[in-house]
Amino acid sequence: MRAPGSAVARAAQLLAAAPDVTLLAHVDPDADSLGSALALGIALHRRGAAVRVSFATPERMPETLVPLDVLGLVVPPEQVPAAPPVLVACDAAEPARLGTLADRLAASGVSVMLDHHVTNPGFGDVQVLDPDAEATVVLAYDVLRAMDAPLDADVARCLYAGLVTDTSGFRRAGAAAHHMAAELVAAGVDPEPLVRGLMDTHPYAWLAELGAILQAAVLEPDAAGGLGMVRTCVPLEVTARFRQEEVYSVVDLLRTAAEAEVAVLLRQVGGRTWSVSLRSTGRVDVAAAAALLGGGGHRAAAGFTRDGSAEEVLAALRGALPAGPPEALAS
Ligand SMILES: [Mn+2]
Repeated sequence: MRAPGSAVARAAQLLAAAPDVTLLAHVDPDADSLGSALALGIALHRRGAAVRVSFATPERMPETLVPLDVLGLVVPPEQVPAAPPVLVACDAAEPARLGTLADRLAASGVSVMLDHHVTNPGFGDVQVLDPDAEATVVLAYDVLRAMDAPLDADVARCLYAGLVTDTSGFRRAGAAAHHMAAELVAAGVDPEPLVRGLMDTHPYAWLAELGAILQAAVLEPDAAGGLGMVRTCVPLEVTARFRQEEVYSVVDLLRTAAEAEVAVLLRQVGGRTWSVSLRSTGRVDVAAAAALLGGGGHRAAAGFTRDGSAEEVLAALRGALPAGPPEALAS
């Protein structure tokens, strides 16, 4: 089911009339989150609104996403007003995903939430929430169309960036999302250089490090109810040396292991803190496992953060994954 048209219409009406709009991406922003915020931000700025886009952490914008911010709308969190008149949260599955900027939700005059995470409990004054949307940019696109905002190449690139990354290169995109992509290309997106920069470009030094990380991968055939799990760790010194674009890409290689339904990447983000990315082919609901461990996400892609040794975190994860074969899970 698509987000109720009334929510899209209310969001469009509110944003079209707003003289000052603050748009927030989630912490560790990805192309869907920042792409949604920037697409709306660019369109609103061109209509004459005062616009800023921000996220709580990290300090700098992911390098691959910098080219999307053609108007320089991204500001550090300190420059986000304490009580923004209109606040838009993009792709945040819960208020906590806004990090230290989550307090702006309650302080804002009115808040709009755009999201597609199935674990989203619903928050904000206007809730454009649709778990069936392939990406939050699909919802941003709906809002822009409801506003009658012109789809220029800059806006289209932001939307395309979120769509191509959240659907793993359109593999999980339905007919409507493919039609949307066609409109974005017609509006001026050149997919090859955009996607190469977003998904396929790493520093040379990464190749050797990646080799070592993959060599350390372990297959656990009995895990996930016998469907198998493959996992590896990225230690803190590697997380610190490379961009998140490199580190996050590891899980997409892990999940190519045919013998494993579930792929697990443990990124060490502090002495005893691990940020864990989970992927499945869809037979195992990794969002359910992540939710048991304080995280969330989608059926086939989810994550959580947990303290402990890598072995302790893995033990907790094994316990959260289904113990039986998928037939038994249906009940
Ligand atoms: Mn998303």
